[in-house]
Amino acid sequence: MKTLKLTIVALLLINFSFTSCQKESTVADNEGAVEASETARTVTTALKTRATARGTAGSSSTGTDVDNNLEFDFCFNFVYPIELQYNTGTSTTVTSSTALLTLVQGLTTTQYITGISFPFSIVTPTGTQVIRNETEFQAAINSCDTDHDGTANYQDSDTDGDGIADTDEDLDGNGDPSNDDTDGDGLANCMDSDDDGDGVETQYEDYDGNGDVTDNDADNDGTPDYLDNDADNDGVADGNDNDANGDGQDEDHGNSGNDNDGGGSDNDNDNDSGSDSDGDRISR
Ligand SMILES: [Ca+2]
Ligand SMILES: [Ca+2]
Ligand SMILES: [Ca+2]
Ligand SMILES: [Ca+2]
Repeated sequence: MKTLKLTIVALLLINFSFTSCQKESTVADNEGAVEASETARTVTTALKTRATARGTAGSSSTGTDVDNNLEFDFCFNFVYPIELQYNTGTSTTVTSSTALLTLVQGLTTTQYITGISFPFSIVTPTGTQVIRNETEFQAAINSCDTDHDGTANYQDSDTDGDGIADTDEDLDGNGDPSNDDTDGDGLANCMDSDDDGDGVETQYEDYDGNGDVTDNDADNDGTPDYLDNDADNDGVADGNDNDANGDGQDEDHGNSGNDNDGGGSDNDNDNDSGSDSDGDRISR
């Protein structure tokens, strides 16, 4: 009887310790151990570069806007908290974009991020996505390719593929091209295929055809045509100017007589939709 009791106690103990072990390992799995992640390093390094660029340019900007910069380079925002790990082995929990900014500003060549805890979630333009491993994380940043040229945004010097380098789309020169938005449509020029919102894509505003969009300024007002939504200064936004006289010449740029009244649009100051009914070569 005593032996039986002892056996039961022993069995209970074994069972208890087994259950206990199992529990611990389950908890560890759920916590998501930090795993090595080259992508985490890429993302934090890019953020650091943007934050630093702002600092050296010395002006207030959205270089400090982590969300904006993440969207620009990687097309997503993190859902916080996330857990990151330094190359030194130290882990840290990041609870907000502000905290992430502080973290990346403290990165150095000897202290950098080499790991992240999976899974975590990101918010993309199409919704929230769970990232379960390094492969998915890498796929997420590589699929962010605004101009679909096969080069992901974070590696693309001309993100929107309009022929103007990102650095040249940084109009306020603060080191951060993601906060310059000429037409105010919420899409920074470096991401906007039509920077001035006149309905004519930037790449097609190279009116002299020399391959350089930035040196065209039809009305000589100092604002290049691709940033000037009324490039000929006739009071009609270029988007409404398109082929106003039905002559088949798109954009009245360089088309001196848009309404076929014989007077160039810049000369007779007409509204491009008038006609020259009296034949005086001026429409009104
Ligand atoms: Ca690209
Ligand atoms: Ca561009
Ligand atoms: Ca824009
Ligand atoms: Ca345009």
